[in-house]
Amino acid sequence: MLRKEDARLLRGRGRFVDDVQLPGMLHLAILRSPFAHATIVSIDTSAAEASPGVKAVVTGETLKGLGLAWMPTLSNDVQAVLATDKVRFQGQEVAFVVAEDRYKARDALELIDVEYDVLDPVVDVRKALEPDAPIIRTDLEGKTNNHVFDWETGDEAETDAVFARADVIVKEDIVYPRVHPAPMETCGSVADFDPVEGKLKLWSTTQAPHAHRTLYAIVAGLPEHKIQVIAPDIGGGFGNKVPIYPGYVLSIVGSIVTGKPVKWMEDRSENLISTGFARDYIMRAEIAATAEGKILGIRTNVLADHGAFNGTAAPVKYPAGFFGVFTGSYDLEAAHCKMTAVYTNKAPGGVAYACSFRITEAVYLVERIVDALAYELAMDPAELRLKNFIQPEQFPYATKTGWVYDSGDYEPTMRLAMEMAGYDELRKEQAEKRARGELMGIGISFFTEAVGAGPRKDMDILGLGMADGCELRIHPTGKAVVRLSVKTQGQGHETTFAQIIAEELGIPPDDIDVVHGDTDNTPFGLGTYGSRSTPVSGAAAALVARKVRDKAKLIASAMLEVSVADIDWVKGSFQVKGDPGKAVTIQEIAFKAHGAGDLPEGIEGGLEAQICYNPSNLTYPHGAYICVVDIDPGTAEVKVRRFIAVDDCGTRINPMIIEGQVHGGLTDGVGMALMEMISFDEDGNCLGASLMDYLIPTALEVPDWETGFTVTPSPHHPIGAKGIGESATVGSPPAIVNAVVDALKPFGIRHADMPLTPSRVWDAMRGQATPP
Ligand code: MCN
Ligand code: CUN
Repeated sequence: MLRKEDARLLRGRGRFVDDVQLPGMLHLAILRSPFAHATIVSIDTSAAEASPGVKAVVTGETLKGLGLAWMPTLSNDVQAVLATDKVRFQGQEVAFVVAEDRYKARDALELIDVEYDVLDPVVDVRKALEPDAPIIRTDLEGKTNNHVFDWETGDEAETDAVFARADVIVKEDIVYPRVHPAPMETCGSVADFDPVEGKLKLWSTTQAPHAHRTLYAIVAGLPEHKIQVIAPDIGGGFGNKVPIYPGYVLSIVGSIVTGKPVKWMEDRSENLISTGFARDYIMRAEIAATAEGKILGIRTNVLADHGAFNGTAAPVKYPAGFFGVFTGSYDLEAAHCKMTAVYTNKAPGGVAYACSFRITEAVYLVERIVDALAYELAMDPAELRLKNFIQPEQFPYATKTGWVYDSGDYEPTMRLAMEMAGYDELRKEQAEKRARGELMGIGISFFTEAVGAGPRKDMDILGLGMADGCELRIHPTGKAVVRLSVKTQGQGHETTFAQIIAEELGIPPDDIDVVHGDTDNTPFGLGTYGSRSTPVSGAAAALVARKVRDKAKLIASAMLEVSVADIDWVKGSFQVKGDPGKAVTIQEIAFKAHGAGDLPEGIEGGLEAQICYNPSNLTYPHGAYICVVDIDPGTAEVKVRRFIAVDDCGTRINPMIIEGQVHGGLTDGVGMALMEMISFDEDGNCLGASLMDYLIPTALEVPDWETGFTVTPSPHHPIGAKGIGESATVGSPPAIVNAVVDALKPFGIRHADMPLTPSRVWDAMRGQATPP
């Protein structure tokens, strides 16, 4: 089925936050810190206030008076809405101007005079905990270092024991650099506070409208029923639109102060330097195996750069997200991880860019170290993986770090990818080319993801349980409206959720309207991230449709004048058993439910239902990726020649949309593996503040993707579906890096860090790998 939303999006009729125009609307611009670390000595706003068209200039001091200078982050830290004491990263919010238009607001920013006293910044994460490191979070009482948290998973003693009896141990330092999701649409909001009704309407770029509304209520002390959060069309989220940014709060303040609607829309540089980054994990990985290549255990030590505020958006009990699945798709005897997270003078964030809550980092770690092991054992990396896979009869499989994989059948997925690639032929071709001095590499990655957070007993964000509501109403003529708590940012929910309902009720998908992204008109739920929409809300949609069907059955039995036990559900209608000619369609039942005459005793009129679905477990999609690269020995430029991706997301709802999700994620992978990285100079200046410096892939850098699939349904999901939205972003970077490292094998190279730009590959070829 083609995407329903494309009728409007392809004609330029989408309605994004920046399309919202309200009568009398004013525009907000933010003054940001030019320094990574500096004390604010004074701020003079008088010239800005006198600038033409300016309606308000607000600093942190003003917010302090209102008790709004600080706000909670999604990770139990606090973040400055506007800096009061000092600035902690370049690009941090210092003051804002509200003016008649965007230009006047921006011009006035230049007139704000801030005197800073520059402090030494903490830029190198490895030095953040040194005793003489400057302390960033002086706002936190008694804080005497830059430590955020320590976290540990698995069993250290058991792991040490398997390492002690291993024949081979391979150790590698692996860096997953700081990257940025860079959605096409940047973040923004329009706030409209009506002082008479006491009601706030906020259009904003949010992936989680309900969670945001509850937090605004708690932070600003506004009554929750007087806040309406609307996420209209979103031009890509990729996790960038999960956190609450100071800009959203400032537009609310701006509207309250001026009594007018206020729009804030950040530009590309603001987005790149100040909003939620991704990754930034420095990982020491060790793998232990027998001489025959049976993997015994993995251990890792991670140093996590969280920036100036811990603004990660992970379930409360999971400060490192779902990094705990770093044991991957392999049946190990023991595993252990120790992590330390630190503050640095950089923008906050951490969970973004299709990471499945940090499974990107976990999969990169395990797939890279398994390849390093193959190198040491002189074993084929495909063979090594096949030898260590968790076997189908072991599911549900409990990992050594406490996760229960719901289902999986890895070998057929791997074999299909190898067959599509022509793996043996490729190896032959590679051997011939190597003999001629040509650099060709073949890289494999095999991943298992954990997506679909909750269940609520284990998972919550700031105390809000991770479950999702869904409401379904069938109109008298048999058309329907379904209301979701999740929010699409391009994934095609308006199509796929209609398909789920259609499949359950036999109503054509075009007759089903999907409503989402408006807290006044949808049931409560935690929103879209971690590919949780299909696993959680998709389940809710199937179950709410079944609830409606159960009621329809009672009405059908009365209409057909037979007992409930004597009717069958067959594609959109209830039929009398053994007499298919006697039947009523769901549309006829819907009319009867609203129509003249009596309904059976105890049955209320109408045909609708509502549900709140609390998943019993996550879903665990998997996939096998094979990448073929050629490296130009003269320029060290890497060309991805082929990429084979076989994904297993259980039951597939819309194959075309899945294909699109995979293509997008694979393109992300090429970006991260070969060109993307946010870097800083020693003063903490962000060097990737525009798309001229922060490179993202285009059609020129990607091959024609070759995709395939296997289907291993989730046993606990009502339709057996698992998530797919982040799989390819998670799974592709290691395949590409493994391919590049494989191509460089003649140079004796076992590891090289992303992004594998020509200069890094060049240095690696010359045995002088640059420190990351
Ligand atoms: N789908 C399907 N069959 C399945 C699983 C999924 O047809 N078995 C369909 C779904 O119905 C949905 C799409 O594939 O239309 C993605 O579903 P799912 O895996 O449930 O992921 P979400 O809808 O929760 O999307 C979130 C995920 C995340 S977390 C990021 S980050 C990301 C991604 O989706 N951001 C995206 N893909 C994106 N795609 C676009 N275009 N824009 C983004 O911002
Ligand atoms: Cu980690 S990015 Mo998506 O979960 O919104």
